[in-house]
Amino acid sequence: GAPEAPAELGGSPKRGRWAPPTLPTEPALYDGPFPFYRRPAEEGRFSLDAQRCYHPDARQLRYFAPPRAERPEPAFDLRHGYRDLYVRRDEGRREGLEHLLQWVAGNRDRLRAQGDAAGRPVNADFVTWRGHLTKVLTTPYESQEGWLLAVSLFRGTLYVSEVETPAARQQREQRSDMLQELAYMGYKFERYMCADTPDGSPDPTGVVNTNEAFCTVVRTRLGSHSLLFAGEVDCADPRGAWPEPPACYVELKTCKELHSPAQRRSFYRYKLIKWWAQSFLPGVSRIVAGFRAPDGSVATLETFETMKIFQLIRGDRGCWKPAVCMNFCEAFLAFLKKVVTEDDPQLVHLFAWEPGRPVSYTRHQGTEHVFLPAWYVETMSG
Ligand code: 0WD
Ligand code: CA
Repeated sequence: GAPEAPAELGGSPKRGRWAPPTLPTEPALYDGPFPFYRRPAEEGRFSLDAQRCYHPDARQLRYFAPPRAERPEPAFDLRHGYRDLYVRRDEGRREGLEHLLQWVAGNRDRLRAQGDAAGRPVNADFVTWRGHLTKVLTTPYESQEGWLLAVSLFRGTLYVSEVETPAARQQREQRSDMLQELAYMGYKFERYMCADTPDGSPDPTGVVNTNEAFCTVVRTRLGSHSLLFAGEVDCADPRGAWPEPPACYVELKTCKELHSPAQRRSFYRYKLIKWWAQSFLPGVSRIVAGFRAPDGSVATLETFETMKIFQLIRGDRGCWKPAVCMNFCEAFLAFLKKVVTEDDPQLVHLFAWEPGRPVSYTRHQGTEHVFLPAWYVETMSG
């Protein structure tokens, strides 16, 4: 069992003036046994094509096709094509939960609680993107970037959708050419490592189009909270040790080459926590990293088994702990259930967090923060 959410939620009532409760984020408060986390089960899949159009199938799924040796020969050139073979998704278009809700609406007959026609239309406590949960998991250890999460309760299910912070927006709009090329290199790495068919070989000469995505929808449980979330995955390895989804999926990452034990330790502390949280949540079993040289070439690959990452950090005192991440997430979800109790898709509670502070929230009725689309509310009310 997990430790109780701290009984002393901050913001206690003072002299009759009620202050909304807050949730503390210090790691020490969540240091306890690992909570119950059910093995994630794949509930469905969907794809977004080169035009960012939704399809309820796996047409964009690609297949893991690594080079035979740990050192690709010749080295991958991740810069190739940045100027002329790059079609970028319009990141100014905020999509919110749109594609995930399309999948939910398309599968509503299956998602209703079994034998419960009068019950909630989606048999889950929470519906969200995996990426939002990753941010929650890493919160106790994050010191750079805050977040904003909008939450609505609709027919018994809490929907969680990220709102871009002003700082994140500014960063996105002023991203240097160097950072944009770095982002491209991450996608280019996928082209060198994946094939379009299970027995094919990679063709890294083509266009990189970041509209394309393959997403898995998984169901799981954290403590007393049932979760349904979708995450974008890079490829599947049907020949690996775990051939069934979601364990067959492989997450691909790039990272600056590590030259010293100190650099490796810092990579474990600050980067591996994000990689672990992202892949652990949906049950992705492997992360394959390509280490970049200064000239943008990748000559070294390294595989991290998601379930073994905790062994790499265990010996480092003061490093992050998986149990703290999961216990904090459990407490955060309990906090959402406690605060958001009015079932109304037009009512939005905005949960805000900045490093060094507790999680707080504000309440918004029928304002610009409403994120459940009218078509979805109508479809799921019928
Ligand atoms: O509009 C938005 N603000 C967001 C859109 C925020 C977060 C996600 N998304 C979209 C993504 O485009 C994608 O369709 O949701 C889907 C992915 O959701 P997720 O799996 O929950 O997100 P996350 O775990 O943060 O990212 C998984 C991958 C990334 O891989 P890396 O290796 O970089 O972690 O999804 C891609 C990216 O390849 N991705 C994005 N691609 C373009 N624009 C974005 C984005 N904003 N976020 C993630
Ligand atoms: Ca990736």
